[in-house]
Amino acid sequence: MKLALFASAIGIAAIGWSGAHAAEHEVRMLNKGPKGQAMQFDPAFLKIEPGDSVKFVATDKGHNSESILEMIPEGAETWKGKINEAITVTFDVEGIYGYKCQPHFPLGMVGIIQVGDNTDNLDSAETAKLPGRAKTRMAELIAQVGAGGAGSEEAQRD
Ligand SMILES: [Cu+2]
Repeated sequence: MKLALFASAIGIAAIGWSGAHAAEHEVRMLNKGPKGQAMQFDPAFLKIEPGDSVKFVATDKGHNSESILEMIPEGAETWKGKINEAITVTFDVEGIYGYKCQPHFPLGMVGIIQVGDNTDNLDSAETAKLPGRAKTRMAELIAQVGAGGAGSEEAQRD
């Protein structure tokens, strides 16, 4: 019995070491964020590794998640979730991904996913034209993007 437990622990560790096990992250779609902000993705900024996926969870009603065309890396696929429905997106191309909730875009319901350490498309993402409060919130999120050096990444890891 003891031996069996040991063996299964080794098995789990081996999956981790092989790197074959991509992580699935969760972003909740909320009417009110953890700090009381109206209409919020939580977490609104997320750093993941290439091959990881993100599940956008329809915790509250009336939201969706969709990529912002001007704010994804070259060669990356767009996505568009349906209102009230969860959507899982796998991110294979490194870079910065801006996304929005369509109905609450002008209210600032936006988010950023940083995949890996390639920030080549950050400049073009920064110049994207965004409506209303999305502009302010996106600027705050862009400020959290790590350049892949100078230890900027650690602060965003949980
Ligand atoms: Cu929304």
